[in-house]
Amino acid sequence: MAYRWKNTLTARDVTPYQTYLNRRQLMAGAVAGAGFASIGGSLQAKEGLEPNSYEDITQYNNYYEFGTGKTDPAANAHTLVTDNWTVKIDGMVDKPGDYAFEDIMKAMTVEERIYRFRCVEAWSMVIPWNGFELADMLAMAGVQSGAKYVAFETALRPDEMPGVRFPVLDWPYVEGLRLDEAMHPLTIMATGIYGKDIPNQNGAPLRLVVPWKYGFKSIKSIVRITLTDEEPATSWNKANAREYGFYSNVNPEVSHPRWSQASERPVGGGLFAKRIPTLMFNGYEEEVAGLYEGMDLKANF
Ligand SMILES: Nc1nc2c(c(=O)[nH]1)N[C@H]1C(S)=C(S)[C@@H](COP(=O)(O)O)O[C@H]1N2
Ligand SMILES: [Mo]
Repeated sequence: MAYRWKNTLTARDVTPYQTYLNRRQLMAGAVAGAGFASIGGSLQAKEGLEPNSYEDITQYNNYYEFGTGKTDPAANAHTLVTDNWTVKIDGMVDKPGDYAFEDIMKAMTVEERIYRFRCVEAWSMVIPWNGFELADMLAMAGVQSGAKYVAFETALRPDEMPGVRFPVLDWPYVEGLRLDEAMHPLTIMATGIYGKDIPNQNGAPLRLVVPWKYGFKSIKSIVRITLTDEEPATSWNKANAREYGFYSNVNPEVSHPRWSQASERPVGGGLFAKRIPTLMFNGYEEEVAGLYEGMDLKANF
C-alpha cells in the first residue's frame, strides 16, 4: 500500500478507509495529540518519538503461524477470520467466561500509545498503537487474591494459518507475565495501529504489547487469558530455554548466546542505517525498574 501515515490523522487521511475503521480507535487517534495525562502520553510527550511508517509496521513482521519470513505474515494472514472473536478468561478470576471482542471494546477506553518496540533479533521500530490497559481488562474479570501470573494463548487454526503445519514452535503460541508486570500501566492490549483496526499480520483483533520486553513476549491474536499461581510455560522458552528466558526484559548488558544486545537496527532507515544503542528496559527503566528490585537480571534473563 502506498500510504505513509503520519503521526496525526486528518479526516482526509481516513476517509478512504471509512469501512475498515473502528469508531473507537478513530476517536482515540483524534484525541491522542491533546496531551492526556496517562503514563504513555507523558512518555511520548517527553521523548517526541518519531513513529515508523504504516508500511514498515505492517509489512515487516514476525508471526510464525503465517510463515517465518518477515514478509510472510503480510502475504498470508488475510486468511485469519477475526469475526465473532472471543477471549476466554479463566483460572483465578471471579467472572470466568468467553468474552466477546465487541463487548470488551465497549467496556474499555481506547487510547493511543507510541511505544518503542525491540525484537530479540536486534531490530526495532516505534509504533503508534491504539489499545487499552491490560489491567482494565483483567479488572473486568475480577482477579482473585491468590493469582500470581497471567498466561496468554494465541488462536490455533490450521485451516487459516499455513505456518502451523510446520513444527517450528509447539503450537499454540503461548506467553506469560508475572501479575505485577501484567498490571503495569505500560502493558496494553493493542487493537489498532495509526487509528485503524490492527491488521491480521500484527495480531488482530487484539494482542499484547509489553514495551520493555523483547517483542516475542507481545503475543498476537489472543484467544485465552488464564490467571494462575504458577509461572506459565512460554513458547520460545520451550523451544530453547538457554536462549530465551521467562522475563526477556530488554537489557543491553545481557547478550543473547549468539549475538550482542547492546545495539539495534531501526527498521526503515535504509540498508546502511546506523545502529543505535539499546536502552535498559528499552527506555522504560524509570517506569519499570522497580518491578525487578533486588533481582539478578543476568540469572533471570
Ligand atoms: N502468536 C504469535 N505472536 C507473536 C509472534 C508469533 O510468531 N506468533 N512473534 C513475536 C515476535 S518474535 C515479535 S518481534 C512480535 C512482532 O510483532 P509485529 O509483527 O507486530 O512487529 O510479535 C510477537 N508475537
Ligand atoms: Mo521478535
